[in-house]
Amino acid sequence: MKCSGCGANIQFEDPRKPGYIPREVFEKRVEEGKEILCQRCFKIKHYGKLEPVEYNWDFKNQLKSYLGGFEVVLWVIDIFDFESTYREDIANILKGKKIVYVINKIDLLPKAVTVKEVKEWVKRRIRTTNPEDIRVVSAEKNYGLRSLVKHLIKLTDKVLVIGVTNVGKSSLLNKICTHENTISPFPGTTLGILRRKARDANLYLYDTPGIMTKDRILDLLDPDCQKRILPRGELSRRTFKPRGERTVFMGGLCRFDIKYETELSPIFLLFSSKEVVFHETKRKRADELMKNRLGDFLKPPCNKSRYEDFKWKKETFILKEGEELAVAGLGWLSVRRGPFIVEVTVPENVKLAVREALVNPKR
Ligand SMILES: Nc1nc2c(ncn2[C@@H]2O[C@H](COP(=O)(O)OP(=O)(O)OP(=O)(O)O)[C@@H](O)[C@H]2O)c(=O)[nH]1
Ligand SMILES: [Mg+2]
Repeated sequence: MKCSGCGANIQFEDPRKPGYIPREVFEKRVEEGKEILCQRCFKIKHYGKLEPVEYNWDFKNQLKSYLGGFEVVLWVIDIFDFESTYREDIANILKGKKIVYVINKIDLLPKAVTVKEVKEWVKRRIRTTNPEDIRVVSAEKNYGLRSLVKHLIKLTDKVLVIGVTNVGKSSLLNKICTHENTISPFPGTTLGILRRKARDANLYLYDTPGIMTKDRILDLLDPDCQKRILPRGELSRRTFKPRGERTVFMGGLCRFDIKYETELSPIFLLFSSKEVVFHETKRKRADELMKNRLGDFLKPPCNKSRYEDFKWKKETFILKEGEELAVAGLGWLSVRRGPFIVEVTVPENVKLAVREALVNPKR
């Protein structure tokens, strides 16, 4: 038997492992005909609290064996974190399948950005033969879901739903289907495959555990901090016009040292979650801040941390107007006046990518 929240196999032996529920509780729930939730899902659901479980199963490696049973795969991608949720390695595994791309969380973008613009932007980045297979939605705001279901039932009656952790797979299914899966801001919420029926259609959707990543800032934070940093509501943004030797921080784990040779000083915007501290300072003070204020003033991390707790890397970019520099799992820098040179300091594994602007400069 599986936990109906996360899909882990129910067991009574080890509270540290997935699917644990005390036997008495289990028996009582069965007697009362209630749904069976493991202890971890129960706590997430009722107290918003994460119970850590020993779990080191990487779904990516299992994915291939499940794919055989499906012709259509619904790949959920997070618009806030496009570069690390639309990934080459996943695309390779899905080769030969009919893929419907669900671009989720568009409610996070500034209101001035239209759905059409987002769709066009995604189309230029995802190569697909049928543009109708790119669906822009918000599971949170219930946007675009009805037409997604309509599109899916034209293709099949069973769909495998995949994507990296925390992109909103379970949230999406909860809106479309009759039964609620556990959702939470913690990555790795879903632990097994769960079959769900769409509410008003002859369609089964299979929720799956998220594919773990290691290249997002989010991946370096403890679960409570991830929960705080995960954006809710519209993103925060601020304009910077640094002159002279300046450094701008996007939290404590991402530092931009601005260098420029042209006459006009650069102008750019930062976009991130409201919990991320934006701070501009003199180059000279930046080192000291990084050494002494990680996690108390410069958040994230959420707790006081040492500079030495992280391995750092520096990468240099030339950024032009109309471009953005995305920092995986944290946010992005959007150029308003350039070109300029920026040296970025982030922890070693964090993916940095220059891309065409998602939020158009006129916004
Ligand atoms: N702003 C916003 N947040 C969303 C949306 N959909 C999901 N979320 C949030 O994203 C977080 C993760 O949601 P889940 O549905 O648990 O994500 P998942 O992909 O199933 O995650 P795993 O099971 O860990 O792989 C939760 O905090 C959700 O509230 C959305 O459309 N907009
Ligand atoms: Mg899930």
